[in-house]
Amino acid sequence: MTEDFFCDALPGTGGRESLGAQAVVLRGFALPRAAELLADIGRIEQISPFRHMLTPGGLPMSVALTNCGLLGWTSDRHGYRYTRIDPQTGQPWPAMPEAFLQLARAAAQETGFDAFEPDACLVNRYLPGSRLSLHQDRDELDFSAPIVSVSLGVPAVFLFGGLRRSDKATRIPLLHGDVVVWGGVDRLRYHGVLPLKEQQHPLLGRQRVNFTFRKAA
Ligand code: MD6
Ligand code: FE
Repeated sequence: MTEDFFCDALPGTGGRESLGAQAVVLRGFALPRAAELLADIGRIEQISPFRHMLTPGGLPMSVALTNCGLLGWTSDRHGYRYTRIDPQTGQPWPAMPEAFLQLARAAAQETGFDAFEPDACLVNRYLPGSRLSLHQDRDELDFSAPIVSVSLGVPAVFLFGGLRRSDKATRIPLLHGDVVVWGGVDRLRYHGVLPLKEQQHPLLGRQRVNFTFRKAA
């Protein structure tokens, strides 16, 4: 079932770029299943719509987000945390689609993280101007599991820094179908996304969608 994810018959797929000892970009890794993933996102947002969560400082995030899986990441005036219930609907987050799980496992395996079992998938939607400031992903209990990040839609510039906020960040363009996996010694590196430019993608229009799989509990 996972063979499709290793398909490198399409132009622009199959490349691998190292961002660190245990951080890598798999170019086009999600392309063979992009249409399926987008259909799944359509179902997810009908259950738990994209929304602009408040930061602990009280400002709405410019990125709209939702989740799927047993646990969902939320932010509000009280801080960041993972919950089983979507605070907006009062219902559990939508289940993680099988195609999501297969992609996450295959990408992790491909980069040396065996037996990755994500229990949370955070889905971010960017429109022109949306950005994500430099941050560390540290709300998960288990830092031994990697994070797998999938980009769809218009390209964005990903900032990848070091273990301190002040460390210089490199800029990596992430295109439709690219997957980033990082873990181990790179798990707590600062990262962010520059403001999205006005562009058009044939499947997603002006949007970029990014989803990140985590082992939160
Ligand atoms: C994004 N990604 O690419 C935001 N975090 O839209 C993240 O914040 C992220 O891509 C951890 C690992 C990979 C990521
Ligand atoms: Fe992050």
